Amino acid sequence: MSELHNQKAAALAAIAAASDLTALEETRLAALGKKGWVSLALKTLGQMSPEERAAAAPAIQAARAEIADALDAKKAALEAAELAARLASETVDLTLPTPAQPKGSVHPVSQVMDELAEIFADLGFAVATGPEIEDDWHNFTALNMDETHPARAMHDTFYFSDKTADGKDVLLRTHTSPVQIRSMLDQGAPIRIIAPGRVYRSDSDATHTPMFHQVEGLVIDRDIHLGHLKWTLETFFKAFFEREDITLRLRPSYFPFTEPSVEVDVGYSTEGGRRVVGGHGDAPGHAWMELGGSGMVNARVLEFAGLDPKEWQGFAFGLGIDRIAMLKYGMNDLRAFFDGDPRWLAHYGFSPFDQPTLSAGVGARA
Ligand code: 2U9
Repeated sequence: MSELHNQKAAALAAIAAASDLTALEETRLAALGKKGWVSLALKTLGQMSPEERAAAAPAIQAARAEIADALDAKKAALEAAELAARLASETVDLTLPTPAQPKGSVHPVSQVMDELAEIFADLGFAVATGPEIEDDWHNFTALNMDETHPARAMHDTFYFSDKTADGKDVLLRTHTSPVQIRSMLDQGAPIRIIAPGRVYRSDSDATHTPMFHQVEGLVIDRDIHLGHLKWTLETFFKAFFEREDITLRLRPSYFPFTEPSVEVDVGYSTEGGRRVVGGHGDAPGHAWMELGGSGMVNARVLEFAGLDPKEWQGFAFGLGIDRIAMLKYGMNDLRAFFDGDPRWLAHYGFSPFDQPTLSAGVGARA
């Protein structure tokens, strides 16, 4: 009996002294575990006579209950202390000041792409995208530039050393035109899409970077003519530059994928001292700026894209996004677009909360 009393006293002392949950578990195992002394003492009851058992059992059971209660109480106390310590160490100081300037901004190219999507969505155009790694059929052949076409050499193409499974050359697309080929093959006609995105040409100087951004547009329907093209581009430029004094001049040109082809000049008033970067005056108070190319889609291109040119006609156009972004937002060095300099982005970037909408005027406020 006195041995049981001593063991119980030692166990209660160990429980009281346990400094954490691991130490407490050790004391539980030593007493109440399968091989703990309480469990062994309970086992001895089986070998006793009924009288001996009746005399010994209550003390062992009482010791077991007392130790179990002490373990529960100590466990609750240790858990409460642990929670209090965590709450103290993880305190958030809500009085800290906010950062002087919120970090991150929308790049002018992304901003202009959002503006393009908004303006052309209002005219019924969907945004189409496609792969930047292309094969030479989608990038050249389907656009009426066969293997021997001189325009292929003029595109300064980046080629991969691999070929496609069916033996086509693999390249970085030199324009977004293969997107429209893929869209026509997938969806057929009628179609009204813009294809904005990155394009690549092995060319680098103050006004050319090896990667730049283009937007091309394509409309295919019945009875489409150059008048539709002129109205669409004029309406676009008025919305984009947010001025009504814009006129369009189409000058004859040549592209393999359009016939007839035209260069697109944007005319604007220089009266009232409005600041415009670039442009050449032809009369006092008026100037022209070349901004892109366009034309009626070449009948051969329609055939490559699976359409019957007797039934379907269309127009296509192409614009440099970086260039129209520079004109609208007043940058003078193209290369800064791709430097990733945080100071440039802080100056020219846009707030992600300032989404372009036609109702508010697509242009972001400075
Ligand atoms: C299809 C058929 C025709 C897209 C066109 C141009 C004229 C053009 C340049 C403008 C500035 C490229 O970024 S830039 O250097 N683009 O002059 N692009 S017509 O014609 C197409 C496209 C797809 C199926």
